[in-house]
Amino acid sequence: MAEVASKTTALSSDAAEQREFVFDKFRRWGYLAARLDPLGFLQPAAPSELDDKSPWSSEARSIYCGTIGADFMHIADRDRREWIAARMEHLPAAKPDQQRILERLLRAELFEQTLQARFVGTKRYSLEGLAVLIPLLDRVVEAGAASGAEQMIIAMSHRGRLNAMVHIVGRPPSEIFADFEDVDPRSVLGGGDVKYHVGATGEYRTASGRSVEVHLVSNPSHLEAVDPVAMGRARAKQARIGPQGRQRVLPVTLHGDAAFAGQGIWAETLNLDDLSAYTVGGTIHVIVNNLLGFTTPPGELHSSRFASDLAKRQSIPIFHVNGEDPDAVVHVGEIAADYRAQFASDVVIDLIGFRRHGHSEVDDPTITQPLLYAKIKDHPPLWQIYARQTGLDAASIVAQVRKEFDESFAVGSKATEKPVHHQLPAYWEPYERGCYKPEYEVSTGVDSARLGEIAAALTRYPDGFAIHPKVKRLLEQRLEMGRGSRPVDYGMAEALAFGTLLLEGIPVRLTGQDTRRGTFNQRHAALIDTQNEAEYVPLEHLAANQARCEIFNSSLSEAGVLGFEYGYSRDYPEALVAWEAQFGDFVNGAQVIIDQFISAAEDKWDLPSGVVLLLPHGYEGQGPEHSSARLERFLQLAAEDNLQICQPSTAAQYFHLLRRQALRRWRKPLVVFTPKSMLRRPESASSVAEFAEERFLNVVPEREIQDVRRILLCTGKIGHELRAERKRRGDTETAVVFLDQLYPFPEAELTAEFARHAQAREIVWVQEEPANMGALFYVVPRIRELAGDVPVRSIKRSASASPATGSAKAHDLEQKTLLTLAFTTSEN
Ligand SMILES: Cc1ncc(C[n+]2csc(CCOP(=O)(O)OP(=O)(O)O)c2C)c(N)n1
Repeated sequence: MAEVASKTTALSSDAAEQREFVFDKFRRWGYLAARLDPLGFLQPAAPSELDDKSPWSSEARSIYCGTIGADFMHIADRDRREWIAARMEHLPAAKPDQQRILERLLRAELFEQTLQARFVGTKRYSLEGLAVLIPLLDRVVEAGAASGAEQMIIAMSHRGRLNAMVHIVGRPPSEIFADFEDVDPRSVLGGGDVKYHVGATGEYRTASGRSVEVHLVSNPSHLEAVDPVAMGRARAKQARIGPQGRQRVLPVTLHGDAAFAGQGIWAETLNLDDLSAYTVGGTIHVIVNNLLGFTTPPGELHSSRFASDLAKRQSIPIFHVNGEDPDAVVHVGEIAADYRAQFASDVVIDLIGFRRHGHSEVDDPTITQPLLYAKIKDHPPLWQIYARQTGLDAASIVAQVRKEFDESFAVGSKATEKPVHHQLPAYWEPYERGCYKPEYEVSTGVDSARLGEIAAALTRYPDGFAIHPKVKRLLEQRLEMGRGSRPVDYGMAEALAFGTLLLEGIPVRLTGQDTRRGTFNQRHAALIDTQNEAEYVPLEHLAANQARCEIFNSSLSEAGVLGFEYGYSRDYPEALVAWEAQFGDFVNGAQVIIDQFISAAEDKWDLPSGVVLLLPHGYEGQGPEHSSARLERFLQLAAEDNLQICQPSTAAQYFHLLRRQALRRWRKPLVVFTPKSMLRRPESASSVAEFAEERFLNVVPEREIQDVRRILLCTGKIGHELRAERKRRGDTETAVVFLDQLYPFPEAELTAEFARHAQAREIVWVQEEPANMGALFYVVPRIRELAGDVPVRSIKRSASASPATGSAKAHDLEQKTLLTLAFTTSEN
């Protein structure tokens, strides 16, 4: 900090040292003694370190214990600490534009009051008590734009959302009033969303005349779930731009204090901030801190002094600021935006105020916080306090703004159609959403000569690269696979799918835990030099004009990382964007992203995505937690062609499926149940000729057996086991048919396959999963519809509370019984 002091005044070295000593204590502990709560319930602490009577202390105290509490001395990098100290210790060069601040405060409050007056008893999650958020964001956009931001991504929950839609996103207030009228219910029967969740896009004009495109991300009720989605969207938007992307796209997330402290998905997301696979060059986080969560006070919400303390694990600054000092709030907004621009770092602003009404406007807060709300009742709106403090005339603006809102209300109340607040970016134009149509099909085959060339590139590495002997052997085998002298396995099929797509100009992004090597040692996307651990990724070196390939290990997160990739897919429809679970079981850690976004976003918000989930699945005796990716849950979510749920039975099928996802113009999330033990089994390997075939088969027909008496229908690994059992028994009348696509249900293909075996006397659905899991509940009624008079029954494990046994031997016994039963006809 010596530099700061020497810049401030020319002091003798003793005096400078003494000043530094005192200032250092205040830089470190001052925020604890700052006056941060406008209503005075959060009392300043008085750390004994600050009992300093030296002449420097009053100067330091006024800076660090006023209405801004700068919490930054945990930052490891000295340059950053010095930068913050310098900004705190020097007044801004220009006075804040108080007229602009007043007008924004006033607009924010009057908007809420208009809603209150016009729609009594309707929830709106008012911003009153923290209306200063609007001038704060105004300053953040202004400073961000001055550093090059052209787009802003905002994630926020319910509190003040309608206000931000009008005052930051720039939607006309008449649209929000029309939302309250809830016109045209027939247009959203069974779909749509409530008004304080929908997203919005617009344009913000800064004071200096710059234009910033603003995207408010659609948000479910599940607090903080939107955060990783917004980060993924920001990263995709930045990637589209290239090296300038981080300056040009500014991410901002707004949080409630209770949610910031309590929600795990937020902790997962914050951890992504400085990882190269996920960074967005810094995000500005604002805690819209009303010191309450619904009815719960801070002491029952977090074990830390501040709701923001989670952020202290990272080397990022936290600025607590008293929401009733608008000049200080705006100053902090500017510091935050500049800090992000300077250091590509996250920044947290803990904006402390209060909540004027109940949690929503239909709650009575005097029941749970009588003293607080007695005080709030007598507390004037901030614009009145600020007008008095600054001597500015508010009366004329009040009249003008009221008139504007009244006029907008008149327009909004006459609306006959439901307003749409967002517009999809132009890069979505070539793509289709809605229900599947056969015309979307394309050929996904690649001829063997081309595959051979790609295989050669995939197995090359630089001269002098010290390759691990096991990997060397693998690459030699892969080269043989590409040449057609060895069947192609799943690992190679995937590499070929990625390689062909990259050469066709389609970017590929795949992340997950240990994904670069592959949990089952199957991928080896990055080769590691045994001498120096240098990495070489063959998929990045296919050709000079290939598309970008990103295959990354993720942090140990499911919800955060899947949310991120879903968000990425939302702004990169041209790319194949995939997330891989380590074992499929872990996907339930991301359930909120699946339920609230992947499955429902198109129905709720008309927002498409082509994200891919790779979920290792299959019963191999590895216990209750390494067997099932919960196929049944995805099937239960399936409706209105919202998902594709597939389990490719061979390497070539996997290849065609991945390519189909990227090459069809239909964008729809794809859930792939991927193999574990089958990764290297010869039964699931494919010849190169199968890669040249036209396309992915939703139903893999029986090709070996002609005179079929029984059809065993199944999906995944069990089908290969059934075929092996058939061979062992010398059975010549049982067909084994694979359902490689479960949803949308391939009715036409299955009907055709049943018709080919018209003499079959029974159809049996066989699954490894217990009776209450797997595809049984979904498939059997559908097969019955198609089977005509042919009886349909099922073979499965007994219903069970946990997916699988913990004993490998018990598993073997169960599996054997399953196979035996499958070959026991109902006639025996
Ligand atoms: C994951 C989740 N759990 C519970 C809720 C129900 N809920 C809605 S708002 C709220 C309190 C939020 O408090 P805070 O984060 O401080 O935001 P505020 O409403 O005070 O702005 C709760 C518990 C929810 N929406 N999401």
